[in-house]
Amino acid sequence: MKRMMIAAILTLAAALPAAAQSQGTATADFVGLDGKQAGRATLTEGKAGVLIEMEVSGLPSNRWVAFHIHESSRCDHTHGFESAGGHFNPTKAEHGFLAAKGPHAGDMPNQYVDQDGKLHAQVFNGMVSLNGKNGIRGRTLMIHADSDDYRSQPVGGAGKRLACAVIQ
Ligand SMILES: [Cu+2]
Repeated sequence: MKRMMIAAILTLAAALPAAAQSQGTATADFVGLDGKQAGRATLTEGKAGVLIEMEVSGLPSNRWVAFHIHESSRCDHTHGFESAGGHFNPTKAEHGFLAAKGPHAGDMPNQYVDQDGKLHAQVFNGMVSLNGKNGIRGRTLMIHADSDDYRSQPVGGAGKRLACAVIQ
């Protein structure tokens, strides 16, 4: 009996490295301006970047909206998510895929919201990781009211912040 228990403990210990591998994934729950949950993203780290898969609802229908990683770790809806800070920009680049000295690591393509106000997206960001130097764990995903023009400074004319999610 004692031997079986030791075997069980050894099996648990062997499972620990697999748990460490789950550091390669993260989740982020979106909050809307009303403070209620608006959706969720799952993030998976690959060799060359991070895949973000998400579903968010309650957005303005039939339009393109900006989608970024912001640098700070708080989504305070009572102050329009200003608490999330500016774009994640570890290389001190300019904002925008089409800017001469861009982009920010946190820049990502605009996303389309369907007629029900829902956004379904899968986005790969090759400029970030989950942990380490360009790590985005503890930072925020942000969806804006307007589309990003990919050029103008510092935020591409993205407008109001509508939904925010802390990556954890
Ligand atoms: Cu933004």
